[in-house]
Amino acid sequence: MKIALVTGATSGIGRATAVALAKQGFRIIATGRRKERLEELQQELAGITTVLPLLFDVRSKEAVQYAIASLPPEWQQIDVLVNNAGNAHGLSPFHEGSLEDWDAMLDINVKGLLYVSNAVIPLMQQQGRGHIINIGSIAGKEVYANGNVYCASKFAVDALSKAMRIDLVQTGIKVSEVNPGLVETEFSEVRFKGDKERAASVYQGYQPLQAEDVAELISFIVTRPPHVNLAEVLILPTAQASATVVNKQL
Ligand code: NDP
Ligand code: 8X3
Repeated sequence: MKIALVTGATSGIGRATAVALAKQGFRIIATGRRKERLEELQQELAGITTVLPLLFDVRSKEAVQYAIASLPPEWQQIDVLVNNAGNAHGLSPFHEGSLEDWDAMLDINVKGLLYVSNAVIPLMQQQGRGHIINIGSIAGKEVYANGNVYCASKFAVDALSKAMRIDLVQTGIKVSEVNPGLVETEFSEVRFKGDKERAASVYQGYQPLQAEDVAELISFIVTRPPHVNLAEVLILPTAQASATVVNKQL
């Protein structure tokens, strides 16, 4: 039975991906900071697969290294890594941005992805195969007003995905990048610091993607034959044409 490690499996795209991959027969290492949610997921999937909850903050390289190094031997043969943990923090003009928000986005979205990849790749190398899916964003393809540092963090994910694909090509490890547009998750609640009304308004007047739509794509990508790699996919709601063009009927 193959093993998938999904970061940010407590919510949104990560959680839906853990469920989708469980249905494909994967054992799941589900990571995040909210223990109860990881345990809930473990219970929900109990009839389908085995879930190993692994609690760590991706910002801490020590915590990441310790968590991966402490995997029981039967969980070390990771076939698929989904680097999903991340968020936007704030939506402000550059000159009004908060240093704490900037640190959070760069430390989680960029450095967290680096730390987890650094810890997991050696385990994949031992097997001579593996598949890494980095969750980028349309924000890593187009900069939009007030998106500044979040966009920069996702442009970095785009660059790193390309770089990883080049450097890992000789190892047999595939690297894919999934770039979603607007997906209705807890993303905007985090971006707007718990303002649920403002968060909900992001998804009004059109049908946004659901986390399950992105999870289904990830599930498709990781089940292609060994010689096929879907290197980069942009997935948008039908009502969205670019980072800023959305057909809203309010
Ligand atoms: P959610 O807020 O629903 O989920 C974010 C996940 O990231 C949670 O599971 C959270 O877990 C985890 N996470 C956040 N910070 C940390 C941290 N410091 N350490 C460990 N885990 C962390 O948002 P989404 O599902 O929408 O976001 C998932 C990914 O998709 C992100 O990379 C986001 O940038 C990207 N994305 C989202 C889009 C959208 O419109 N929603 C569009 C394009 C890309 P916990 O809090 O338990 O630690
Ligand atoms: C999340 C999508 O448009 O809010 O990456 O940046 S967007």
